[in-house]
Amino acid sequence: MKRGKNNSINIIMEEGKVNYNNKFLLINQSLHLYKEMQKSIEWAQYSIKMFGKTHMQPRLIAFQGDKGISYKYSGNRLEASPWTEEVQLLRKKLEEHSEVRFNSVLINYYRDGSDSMGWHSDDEKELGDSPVIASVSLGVTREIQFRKKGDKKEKRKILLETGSLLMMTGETQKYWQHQIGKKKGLIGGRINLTFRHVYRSNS
Ligand SMILES: O=C(O)CCC(=O)C(=O)O
Repeated sequence: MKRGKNNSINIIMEEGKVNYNNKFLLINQSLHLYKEMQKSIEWAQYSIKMFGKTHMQPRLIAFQGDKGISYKYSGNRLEASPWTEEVQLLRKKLEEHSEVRFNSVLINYYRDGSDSMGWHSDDEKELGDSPVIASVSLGVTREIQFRKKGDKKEKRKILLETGSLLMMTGETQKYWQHQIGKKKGLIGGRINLTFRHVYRSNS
């Protein structure tokens, strides 16, 4: 595949727009951020109700953002915690790079290969009609898989390396789902930050 501007590649997908840049951060920057975030972020584990049963979600989560932002996620309403220093710096770099403004970030910490995230789309009403989701990965490489909502045989997969940036734009969330599957035997953690713009109910 041919890499374009900023080492990025466009993933060819009908009715979706996904761009992958494996060199958004330098290796030493991503290592530093991973270590700092592991310590400075207040991680929590939330439950999820599936088929009438309550389970703990297989990963740790944090939600940071501008004052007053909240986000309904997997049945829980998350109130944004204030931006921590490293996350705020990363937001600034991302906004300069993408020329998009983000007012919040969902942060997932996969402690090892048995942590995962199931099939979903980031299509909550409060993200608007065609949300821009900017996903920065730190730590061990994990695979993100995409499948088309109307035709689940239509799939894509991308290895998300440390320091990479995956931009999902256009109608990606409307027509595609994504997941981070479990990876048996994988040791080593990964932190993923998905920056978003959450619309307030009065904006
Ligand atoms: O960990 C990832 O790369 C994906 C995160 C994700 O799907 C989300 O935050 O909605």
